[in-house]
Amino acid sequence: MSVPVRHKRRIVLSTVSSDSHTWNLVFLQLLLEEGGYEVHNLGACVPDEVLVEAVRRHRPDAVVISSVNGHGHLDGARMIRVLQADADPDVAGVPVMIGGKLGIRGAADADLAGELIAAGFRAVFTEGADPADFGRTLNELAGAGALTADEAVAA
Ligand code: B12
Repeated sequence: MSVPVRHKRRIVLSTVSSDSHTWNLVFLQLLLEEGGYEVHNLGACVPDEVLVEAVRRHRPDAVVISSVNGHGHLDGARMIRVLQADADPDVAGVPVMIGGKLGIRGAADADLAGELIAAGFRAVFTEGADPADFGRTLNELAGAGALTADEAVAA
C-alpha cells in the first residue's frame, strides 16, 4: 500500500550581497526550524548567483530573504530579477519573500513594499511586521499541506 509521507518543507534563507549582519539570519533559521521547516541558511553577503545556485541545488518550497543594513530594497530588487531571469522555470518560479530593515527610514520604509512586490517578491515584511503574519504567509507560499509526487513513498 502506498502511504503519503509528509516531508519537511524546505526553505533557502539568505541575505543580499552587501549585508554582513548575521543574527537576523540566526533568528529566522531558529524560528523556521521551530515551525517545522528544513532550512538552508546561506549566511552573510550572498552574491545573487550564489542564491540562484542554492535554489537550483536545494529546490526549496520558498526562499526567505532578510536584510537589515538599509540596502535591502535595492539589492533585493536586483537579486529577485536575477533569480526570475533563470532559464529553469522551477528556479525562476520559486516563491520569494523579503523582510527586515529594508531601508533607512524605520517605519516609513513600509512604503518600499510596493516596489518590492512589483520587482517580483510575493510578500514583504518591513519593520514591525507581525511574526504571525510571516508564519501564515510562508505556510501559504510554501504550499503546506500539498504533497508532491516524490513525497509519496511506498510503506
Ligand atoms: C550587531 C550589528 C552590527 C554588526 C553585525 C554583526 C553580525 N555578525 O551580525 C556589525 C558591527 C558587523 C554591523 C555592521 C554594520 N551595520 Co549594523 N547593526 C547591528 C545592530 C546593533 C544589531 C543587529 C542585530 O544583530 N539584531 C538582532 C537580530 C536578531 O535582529 P534584527 O537584525 O533586527 O532582525 C529582526 C527584524 O529586523 C526581523 N527581520 C529581519 N529580517 C527579516 C526577514 C523577514 C522575512 C521577517 C518576517 C522579519 C525579519 O526579525 C528579526 C528578529 O526580530 C543593529 C542595530 C539594532 N539595534 O538593530 C545595527 C544596524 C542593523 N546596523 C546598521 C548599519 C548602518 C551598519 C553598517 C552599514 C555600519 C557601517 N557604517 O559600517 C554596517 C553594515 C555592514 C554591511 N556590509 O552590512 C543600521 C542599519 C540602518 C537601517 N537599516 O536603518 C542599524 C539598524 C544600526 C542603526 N540604528 O543605524 N552591524
